[in-house]
Amino acid sequence: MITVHVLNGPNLNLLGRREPQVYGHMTLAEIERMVRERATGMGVAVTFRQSNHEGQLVDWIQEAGAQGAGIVINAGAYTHTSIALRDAIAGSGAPTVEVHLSNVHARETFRHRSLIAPVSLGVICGFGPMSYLLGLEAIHRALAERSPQDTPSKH
Ligand code: CA2
Repeated sequence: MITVHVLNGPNLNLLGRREPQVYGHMTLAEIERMVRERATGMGVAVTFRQSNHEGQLVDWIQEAGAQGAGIVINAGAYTHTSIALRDAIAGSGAPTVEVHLSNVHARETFRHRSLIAPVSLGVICGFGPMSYLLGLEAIHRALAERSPQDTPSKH
């Protein structure tokens, strides 16, 4: 079965409670529910986690790689600063899609650079919670292409 680890970085536990004008009204628990519902429909197993700690995220990226899982990651502010996360993604070999709620390119210039984008399959940003669903769809297709035996046959 295709497995996807959805990893969330610093401060995303505050979603829905502060800065709704930037990040919307949905809490991370609500986003998790929405992702799980969609994943169930796709026949994808999901591990959904959040941490404020860089090293914890590194451990989870390595775990996903060791399990042969894909990753959808909203690394929060670590996106723009973390060589450790970039090295973990590259070293884990886990196919990874970077997602963001906000359109980081329409915000401050320090958010325009991502250290993890070059080691990710692609980046989805600016669609609010839907960015996670688009990320799930993208990683599902990428993983299904790699191991077609995991995809239900059309005939
Ligand atoms: O748009 C995104 O998803 C971000 O990854 C969110 C990060 C930000 O540093 C990135 O540049 C873009 C910030 C997450 C913090 O979330 C909060 C939610 C509510 C209140 C305060 C912060």
